Order: sequence, then C-alpha cells, then structure tokens
Amino acid sequence: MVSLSTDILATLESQAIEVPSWAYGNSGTRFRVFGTPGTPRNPFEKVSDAAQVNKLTALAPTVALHIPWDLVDDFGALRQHAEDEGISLGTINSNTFQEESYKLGSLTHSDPAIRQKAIDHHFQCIDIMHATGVKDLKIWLADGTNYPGQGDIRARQDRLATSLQKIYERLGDNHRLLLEYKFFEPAFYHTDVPDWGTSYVHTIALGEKAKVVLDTGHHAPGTNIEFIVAQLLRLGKLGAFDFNSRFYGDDDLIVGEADPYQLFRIMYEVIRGGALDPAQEVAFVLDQCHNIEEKIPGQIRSVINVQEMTARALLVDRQALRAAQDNGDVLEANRIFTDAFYTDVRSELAAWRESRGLPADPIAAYRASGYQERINAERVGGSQASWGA
Ligand code: PSV
Ligand code: MN
Repeated sequence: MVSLSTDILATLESQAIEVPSWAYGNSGTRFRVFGTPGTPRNPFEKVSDAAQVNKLTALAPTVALHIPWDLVDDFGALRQHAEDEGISLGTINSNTFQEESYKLGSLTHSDPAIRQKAIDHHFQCIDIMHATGVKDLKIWLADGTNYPGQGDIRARQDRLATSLQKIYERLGDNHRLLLEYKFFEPAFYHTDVPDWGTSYVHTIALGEKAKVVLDTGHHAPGTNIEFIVAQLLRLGKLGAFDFNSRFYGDDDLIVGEADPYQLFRIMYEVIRGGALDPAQEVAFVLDQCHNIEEKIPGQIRSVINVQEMTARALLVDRQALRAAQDNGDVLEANRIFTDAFYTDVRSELAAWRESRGLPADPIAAYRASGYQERINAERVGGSQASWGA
C-alpha cells in the first residue's frame, strides 16, 4: 500500500472534471459513424448519461454543452433537469464550423456579413450562459486556409481581433472567454489560432476575462505540453484544459491511454503551478469521442484516469526533488519524479472510494446498475445524437 496522505485525499476529494455532452452521442471518423443502442436523442438524455458518471465517481459534477448541437427550447428546464440528476451545466462551446457560409472562415472571414453572423452566434451563446448560469464560453475556430496565398494571414488576424473584441464586450460580469488553439485541421496550410502563443496574444489584448484553452490533442507529435502548462500558469492565462489522448492527429481518445506518463507530467505542472486549487479557476474538461467503446464506461474510465495520475503526481516529494535539482543531482531528481509515476495507486483509491460510499469499481457498478439495459429499451425511435447534429 502506498498510503496516500490525508492532505492528498483532501485535494483529490475537491477535484472536478467536466464531461462533454457530445461524448454520449454517436461519433466516428470520416469513414463511418457507428450507431449504439441507448444513445441519447436529445440534450436531456445526454445530461442524464453524464450524471451517471458523477453518481459513480463523484468526480464529474458538470457537463459541457455544444451549441447548436445542444439547443433546446427551454434552457431553464435543461438546467433544472441537470440539477434533478445531481449535476450542473458547464462550459458553453460555440460552433462556427458546420455551416456552408463558414467554408472560408467565420470570425476571420473577409465578408463582414459572415463575420457578423459568427459574432451573433456567440451573442446567442452568451444569452444561453445567462439562462443556464454558466460562466465559461469556449471558442474553437476551424478558420484557416488550405493553400499558400489563399488568404491574407495578417488581415485575418486583424479581423479575428476585432470580432473577439465584440464578443468579449458582450460577456456578463462573471463570464469568461476561453480561446482554444489547434495547429491544423480542418485547415491544412495555416490555422488562424494554431498555437498557445496566438491564443495568448489575443486573450491578453482582450483582458482579464479572456484565457487560453489547452486541448491536449492539438499539438504536433513530440511537443512538450507540460512546458506550455507551466508557462501559461506562470502568466495566469490558463483557463481550461480539453483532455483527451492522441497517437496521430486529433484522435480524441480516452485521456491518459495513449501516454499515461505525459498525463502525469501535465498534472505535475498543474500541481506545481497551484492550479488544483479551485480559486485559480482552471477548468478541467474532457473533449473526447467514444467511437467504438461503450460511452458511459468510457467516460468513467477517463475521469478515473485523471484522478489516478493526479494522485501519482501528488506523490512527488517536491521538497526532495527541489533539493536534488538545486544540487544538480540529475539522476536523483529524475528518480524522485519517476518513482511517483510508477506508484500504483489503484487499490488505495478504490478503498478510499468505498470509504466515501462510492463503488470501488465504478465501471463494474455501472454494468450492475441496469442503467444501460434501461436506456437501450427506452430509447427507441427518434434520431440518435451524433457528432455534428
Ligand atoms: C476541435 O477539434 C475541438 O477540440 C474543439 O474543442 C471543438 O469544440 C471540439 O473539438 C468538438 O469535439
Ligand atoms: Mn477541444
């Protein structure tokens, strides 16, 4: 047994990981989107599924929405439904990547009418934030070009800055604007917000309420993501994570599966930067799709993976590490770091879960709960939610 200290357990108890509504819908690749029995047909059913993750883990108290995928007539009713299920609505994600008019860009488009349409969409998202009591607006743009010369890179930056300014001015007092970067896809030559530097430049220009979103799948292979985490925390500009894991591109696989050590290193920098403290307001959100595996158990696995790597990162003896670093003891510093990474905390976390009235094995408990059988039987007819609808 490792013996996680009471301090570590207290920190873990306050950990919160937001789940994405779109993880419960069908998803796939450009080759095939697979249907699954029990898939939600509307945002209310997505919220019910998200609530199962929290019921069994006490780790996922909020669910992120994507607009227009999660548009409903009555957001007050959706908010109430979430509360009845024991969770709350989380980040509002805008979407300017699925309409014909946005083919050549949205907030950066050369046509002022299309730019205004994209800005108006964000105003609609802000109205939804007022109706739901949500504080974060997350913007990810598909804007970019496929061929050199296709667009004026510099003019697009200027238009982006102006469009973002208009959205920023519309935010409520307690709202935040979170700007996500991604180095490519769907644009292949240049992307208008390709990296943390560009996101940082725009959010700094906007002001205090604007922060950067770091999606772990949005970097070139080999990028040292934990360095970016350290830097953004140092600058006070890390607003949120989109967690997932990748082997090749933006794979959106289960966080911590492609490279557990990378997740450990990221969580170490989070801890080092004090960002597990809710007062720092760094949001930990999953941005994943479960194309071939069961969706609700896939989400349970994801939040548990984050919890396990957080626990291991909390085990780093920071005082000893600091001493080894200051003494220039390369091998000892590395040993202290990797010793924590190699510590298996699974059985201790399972026992701790049980001591709090939670199932030791949340996936087994989900399977035994009968919930999946019930939704398989009930959710017949209608059209299943799908990535992009
Ligand atoms: C873009 O690839 C992205 O990471 C953004 O966060 C979108 O909102 C999300 O994926 C949709 O799955
Ligand atoms: Mn993302």
